[in-house]
Amino acid sequence: MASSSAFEQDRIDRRYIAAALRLSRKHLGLTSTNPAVGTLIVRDDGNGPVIIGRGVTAIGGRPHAEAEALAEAGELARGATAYVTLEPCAHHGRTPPCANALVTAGIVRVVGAAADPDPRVSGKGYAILRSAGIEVKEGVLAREAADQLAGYMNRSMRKRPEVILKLALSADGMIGRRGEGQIGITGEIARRQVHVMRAECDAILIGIGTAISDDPELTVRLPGMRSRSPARIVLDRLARLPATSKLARSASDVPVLVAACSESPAANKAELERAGVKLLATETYGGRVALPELLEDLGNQGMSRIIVEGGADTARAFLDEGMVDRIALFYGPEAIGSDGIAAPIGRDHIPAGFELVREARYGEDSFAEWIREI
Ligand code: AOF
Ligand code: ZN
Repeated sequence: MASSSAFEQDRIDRRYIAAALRLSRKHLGLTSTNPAVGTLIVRDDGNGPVIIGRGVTAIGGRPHAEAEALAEAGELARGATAYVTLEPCAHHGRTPPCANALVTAGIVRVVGAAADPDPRVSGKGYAILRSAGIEVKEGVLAREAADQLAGYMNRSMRKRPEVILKLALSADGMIGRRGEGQIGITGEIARRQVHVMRAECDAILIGIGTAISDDPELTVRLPGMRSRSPARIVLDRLARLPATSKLARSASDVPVLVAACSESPAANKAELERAGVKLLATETYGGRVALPELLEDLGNQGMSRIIVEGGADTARAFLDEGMVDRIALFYGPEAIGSDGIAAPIGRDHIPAGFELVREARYGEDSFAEWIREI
């Protein structure tokens, strides 16, 4: 029956787009300024679909995913279907257009997830395919693709990186205990998950208060992923970050950027620069680093995804400015009580416009994530 086979085809299409999204995730955080795209070339010779080519946008952004997948498929691509998580490009950039490569390779059907907002590509990639007689189905798992490509979408449409606010909360919604530095709220499995999240970002950002009180390293310390530590950014209007801090001392291994204003003491700045810290000259208002301007600057530097890891004042500043695009909350099992520092946000008061996209458990801890529609 036509309708049941159309239903079956939809199911297969969603399955392969989901697989292409999972595949592309392995390069999330490694392809800026390009998005991490996934492509699968799938062929069905009557015995069911078989994957004959896989591609992910290469580290650094090129070659594009389609080129890699077509190279693996070779001549078998003739007559096959391509599953792409983003509309194939239509422009002659540093690589030839992927839409043309799909046509030349003899692909007969393309299933796409997200549309590309890049004006050089938007609508044009799909149009090239259609005018060559290729059957095109757009928008399969579009929401899942928009979630994963949110960094790229933010840079394209808001001209700044996606800001991910991550907090670890106690069962009663506290993020620490007054007068104490870093305290254990979540367990080891959740902490490892945070390291995966860091690896998928271009930078980790904290406020100077947290930098001084916790002296964190902010690196990815998972086996096999140590080389994936992103840049570390400190909001530090007066350039107070000690040159003896773990951050400053490791600046030659993993970049450290300090957002300081022009009035900050020259001696502090000089000392940080000697340690290899990069200073970002930032505007301030109301005694705070101007976040929209800073984010625009970071976007111009090619950053697509930034994870904000504390403390409470920094989190509140991003929330107050409407500069948070994703909220990721880890909840530990224990309460802290009356000497706790209340989190600026909690699962029961997520701002309007955010949608729950993920819930999970990591050992004894629970996790939930919300994103804001672009
Ligand atoms: C694709 N497949 O894997 C990716 C695409 O600077 P260029 O020439 O590499 O082009 C960058 C643009 O290519 C980028 O803005 C986005 O539109 C697209 N990214 N396209 O067909 C891919 N990463
Ligand atoms: Zn391309």
